[in-house]
Amino acid sequence: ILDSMRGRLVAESNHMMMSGVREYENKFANADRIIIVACGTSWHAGLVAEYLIEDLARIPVEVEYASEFRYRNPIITEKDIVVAISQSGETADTLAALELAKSKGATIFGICNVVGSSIARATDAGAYTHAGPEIGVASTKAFTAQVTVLTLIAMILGTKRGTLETTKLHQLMAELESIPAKVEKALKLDNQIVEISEIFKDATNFLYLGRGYNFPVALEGALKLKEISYIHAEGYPAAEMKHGPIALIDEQMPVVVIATKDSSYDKIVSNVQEVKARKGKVIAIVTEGDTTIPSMADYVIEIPETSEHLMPLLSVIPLQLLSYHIAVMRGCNVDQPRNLAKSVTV
Ligand code: F1P
Repeated sequence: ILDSMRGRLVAESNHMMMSGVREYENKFANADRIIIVACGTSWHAGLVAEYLIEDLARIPVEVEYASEFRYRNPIITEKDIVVAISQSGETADTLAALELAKSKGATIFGICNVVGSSIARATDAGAYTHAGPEIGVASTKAFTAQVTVLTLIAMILGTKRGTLETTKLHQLMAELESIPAKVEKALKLDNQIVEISEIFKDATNFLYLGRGYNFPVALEGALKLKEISYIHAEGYPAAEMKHGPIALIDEQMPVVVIATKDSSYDKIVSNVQEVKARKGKVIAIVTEGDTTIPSMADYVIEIPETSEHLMPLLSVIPLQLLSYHIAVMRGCNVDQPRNLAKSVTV
């Protein structure tokens, strides 16, 4: 994670992307819509991009599971840009989805980690994340790197389309530069997360809730726990809780709520109250200095403040650490989880 967030990566991805996006920026900026295809963690990075691009550049975005999209008969035109995201660059579903879109005339942009991979070669243009090899099967730093590149793309598109004011652009750029130091700070939460992991290592279910930019992070937190510790976990948009998952909440249910200070903060306060009213155990990820959520939650993890646009880069870290420590405590092999392959090529 650190590698992927240090200046080296931001500089490199910035440089790589400039060549890829700059060449295609008019096409990108005039696209009727952007369709993102990916699987697993990369799909979650795509969901963050949906919020970013719609918010900063006002281009409609659809985020599709490549594994389903490839078997549909989707409506794609030559004015569509399809962005394929893949750490390995070898995921067969993502490759098939982009080939389908290509056959219908769309422009294909790739975001891959592995240079010269099959997906990278099948695209018209792209950006390498250069996050270094993922040692384990489950993606972690690839997510951080993908979201960083997608943030830069959203900023370029917003500038090009005139939807992102210069002042806001400069604020975001300054904030992005402060992210590596904030990531280092978030990683220092390790000891505290070990203690929380000890308490919940034998849980059989977990619920993860988030709103806005933290909704994809809730999905990613749940996926990491499933992948490496084999605990059943569900991620939901917090507002969706009342449409079903609320029935699951009792004193046995750990609920991880990503409740950082952003535009939906008041709503997430209500969601925490709803969980506590049903005696769920709340593990809250909050912004440093917050007092409201900590007064209600059972366990509190404080992360540094940042713009809500960049929050996934920080809020995912305690969730990755939580999954890691729980998996180790349960005796699971975190690098080589059962049934998972690094590149899903079938
Ligand atoms: C997609 C993915 C990973 C997941 C696991 C299986 O891979 O679903 O997100 O952690 O490794 O594959 P990729 O297309 O990003 O390489």
